[in-house]
Amino acid sequence: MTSELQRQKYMRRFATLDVNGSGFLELADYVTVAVNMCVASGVAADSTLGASLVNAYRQAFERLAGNSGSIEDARVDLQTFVDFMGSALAGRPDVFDLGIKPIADLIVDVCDIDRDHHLDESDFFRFLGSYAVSESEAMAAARRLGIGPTDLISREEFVDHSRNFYCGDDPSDPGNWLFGDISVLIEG
Ligand SMILES: [Ca+2]
Repeated sequence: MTSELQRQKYMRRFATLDVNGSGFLELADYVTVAVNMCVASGVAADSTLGASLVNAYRQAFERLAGNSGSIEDARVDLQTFVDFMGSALAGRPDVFDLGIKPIADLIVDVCDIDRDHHLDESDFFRFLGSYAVSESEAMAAARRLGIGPTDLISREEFVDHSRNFYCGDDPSDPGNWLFGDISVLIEG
């Protein structure tokens, strides 16, 4: 059962992933996000780490799009995405740990430029800046997650926030804010 909060979060997630603004999710959106993250962090997209991230995003889209025809031509609309995420991930941290945690770990590997196993503010802004997220929304997210000029989050904290974003149903959980300002969705 998908709650209204979870549905709102998946709608928000759809908007952040549609980086080409087509109104659909396509393979190009997922690959663009991964390449953006690599380029912004100084990681070559064809390096071992960069290719791992791009491949992980590609596989995430392949899971979403299913087996219907060519993956290059596949388009996923908002309702399909929300239904897919709800049935796969709402209340299912075990599914997150199998399917999405590896991507979250790769994101930290790419964005954690100084290799201290923490994300600082600039690391986090590079992460969110790879998606269709405005700077003001990224700032709001950082503050809610406790990330500031001198406040870092650990790899484990980042993964926990990700898990709570995708699976959780607690309106007060800061993980709800991982992909930007969600106050209107929660409180409006
Ligand atoms: Ca798109």
